[in-house]
Amino acid sequence: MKTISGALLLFLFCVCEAGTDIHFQLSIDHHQNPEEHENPQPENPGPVATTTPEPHAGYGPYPIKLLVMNSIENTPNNTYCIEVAYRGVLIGAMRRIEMAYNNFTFTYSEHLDYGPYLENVNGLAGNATEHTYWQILGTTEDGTIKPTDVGIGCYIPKRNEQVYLKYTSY
Ligand code: B12
Repeated sequence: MKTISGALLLFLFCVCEAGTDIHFQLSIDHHQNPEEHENPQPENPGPVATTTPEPHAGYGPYPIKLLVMNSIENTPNNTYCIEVAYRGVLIGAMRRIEMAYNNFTFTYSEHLDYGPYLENVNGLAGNATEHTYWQILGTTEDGTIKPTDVGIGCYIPKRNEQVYLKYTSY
């Protein structure tokens, strides 16, 4: 019995020791070679990993178009092209257009629940008594043009999408 428990103790001791060794070895590997992690010659950085920007992939900016039209008066349409941040909201694209073009302006009011309400585009304002407003339309993947179900503060134009601001009546 004594021999068996002695052998068992010896076995357990070896297992624990082996375990300790393995752990120690791992921690030595992790810390003992700082050269692997730090550049020993900062003046000679060696090959630097570069990333090639891919225009049709990833999270980079993309172009959209904004077409301003008037369905009540016969005035010419205006189209504006702009690069927007990846999944940026329409109001951001409109601000960028305002900065890039000298013939685009807009104003909005803040609704408590729905955020920015587009009031005026290029000096022309919607009017509740005349039942006019600026309608926002987007283009779906299959090319259908339809009113967005959210306002300029929430709508996210897709890559290359044509968005419409249409002065109309209700
Ligand atoms: C009537 C109505 C309109 C009328 C409002 C004019 C009027 N004097 O009645 C008109 C036709 C102008 C309109 C326009 C739009 N609307 Co609307 N509208 C409604 C509707 C059916 C009722 C609102 C209402 O009378 N509430 C009762 C009153 C007492 O409350 P109120 O807070 O004072 O109401 C005001 C606001 O709702 C505001 N309003 C109306 N629509 C929108 C949209 C946005 C984005 C904002 C900020 C404010 C706003 O106008 C109301 C009158 O002043 C609601 C749906 C609903 N059942 O609530 C959708 C609703 C509010 N509209 C909506 C949308 C998306 C729009 C448009 C963006 C549609 C488009 N693609 O063009 C445009 C706004 C464009 C812009 N210029 O910014 C969404 C808003 C969702 C969201 N999270 O953004 C709703 C909830 C309908 C939906 N899709 O589910 N709308």
